[in-house]
Amino acid sequence: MNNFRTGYVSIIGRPNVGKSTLLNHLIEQKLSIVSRKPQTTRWNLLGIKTTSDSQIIFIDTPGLQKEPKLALNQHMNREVSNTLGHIDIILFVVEALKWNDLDENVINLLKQTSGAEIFLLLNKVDKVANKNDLLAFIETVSKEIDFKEVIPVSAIKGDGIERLESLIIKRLPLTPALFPEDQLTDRSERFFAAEFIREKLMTRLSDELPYHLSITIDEFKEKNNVLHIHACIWVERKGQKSIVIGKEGSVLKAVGKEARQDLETMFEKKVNLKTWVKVKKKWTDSEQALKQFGYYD
Ligand SMILES: Nc1nc2c(ncn2[C@@H]2O[C@H](COP(=O)(O)OP(=O)(O)OP(=O)(O)O)[C@@H](O)[C@H]2O)c(=O)[nH]1
Ligand SMILES: [Mg+2]
Repeated sequence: MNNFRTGYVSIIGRPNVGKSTLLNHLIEQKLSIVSRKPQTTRWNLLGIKTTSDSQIIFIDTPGLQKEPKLALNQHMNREVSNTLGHIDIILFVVEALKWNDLDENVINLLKQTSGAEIFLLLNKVDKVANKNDLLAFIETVSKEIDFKEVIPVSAIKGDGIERLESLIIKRLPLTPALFPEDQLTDRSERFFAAEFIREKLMTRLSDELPYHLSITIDEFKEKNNVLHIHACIWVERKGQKSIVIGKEGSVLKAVGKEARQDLETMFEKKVNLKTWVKVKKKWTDSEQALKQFGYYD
């Protein structure tokens, strides 16, 4: 027990660099929702990995935005800052060879952070044709911060992930585990039900619509070994409601089916999922609506 290492590791970066994909690969289970669109993650989410000699408490965070205006986006940025106070290691995730001013924005936040060791992770290296190009990129990014490790990874393929994990463990403090060994996350089953539905909607709906959606779970009950879940999909306008429902309910039906499959895998139970769509005008900029939808829990 004396050699047991435990610590908090926050995954931080601009939107869409692959933070949630990385978390899922690290803990070998789909916990965090992923999509091709930026600003997918809206809440911090713990993914806890316990082995015989370590417990790594990963925190997936929303992509850091620049000067967000809407209350929803301000909440997302606050989530990121909230993780920085009590953290052992920060994984600063960037997309290899794709630097922009949003990465610069993240660097500025990291410069104000003290106490944590920072690793630079170059994700999506599977898309880099000439690996030699990485050297100049690393050199430029490393001018700004003293990174303890620089690690090229592919969160989607798993390249570099084992090495990353062992480098993390080496730097964690010698402390007993903080969570029971079988605990995987801090979030409730209701949370995952809402998130998996949102993921399917994000994938299926185009343009801006995913940014106007939020999900609440109105009922979550187990009866005769079946989970009965009632979910409400909130939109901001009437026109959005008809798009989410689709022609003769086709979109809702498809989303419900896909989400149910994911939830059955996660909960290892049959799921009976019912969905409704309701309008709440301008909820993305209303503190009160955000509270009602669970953003400040
Ligand atoms: N080619 C490639 N694509 C990746 C890799 N990692 C993630 N992606 C893709 O990048 C997109 C964004 O991935 P996410 O994991 O949702 O990114 P994120 O940083 O969590 O995004 P936000 O939650 O919006 O901040 C998805 O389409 C992923 O499939 C990778 O290693 N290689
Ligand atoms: Mg994410």
